[in-house]
Amino acid sequence: MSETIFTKIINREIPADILYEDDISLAFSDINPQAPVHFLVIPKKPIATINDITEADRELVGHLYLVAAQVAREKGVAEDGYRVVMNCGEKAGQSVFHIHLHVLAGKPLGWPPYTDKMKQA
Ligand code: DGP
Repeated sequence: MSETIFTKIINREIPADILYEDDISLAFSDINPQAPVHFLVIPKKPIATINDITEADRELVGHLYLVAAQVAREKGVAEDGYRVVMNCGEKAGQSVFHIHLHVLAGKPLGWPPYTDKMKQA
C-alpha cells in the first residue's frame, strides 16, 4: 500500500494533535472538524480500506473501538453520545486510504447522515 498522510503523522513527520497512542494505534484530532469533538483513531498498520481488513486484523479492529471509547470518555462526551464512522471507498467519502474511525460528538448529530441532494445522485 502506498504511504498516506497518516503514516507521516504516525512517524511524526508532520504534526498532529495526538490524543492517545499505543503500540498498535493512534488517535488524533481531525484537521477539518465536522463537530465540536472530532478525532480519528487509526491502526499503525497501514490498511487501505475496510475491504482490505483480513482475519489477522480482527483484534486490531476491535482495539480501535476500545480506543475510540476511551478517548471519548477522556473528552467528556461518552455519556451524552458520539458517532463512530468508518468510510469505505471514494463514494462513501473516504479521502485518506488508511483506515480510520471518525469519532464525532458535542452537538446533535443528524440521522440519516445524507442529504436530499445526495439521495437524487
Ligand atoms: P475520510 O474522508 O473518511 O477519508 O477522512 C479523512 C479525514 O482525515 C478528514 O476528516 C480530514 C482528516 N485529515 C486529512 N489530512 C489530515 C492531516 O494532515 N491531519 C489531520 N489531523 N487530519 C487530517
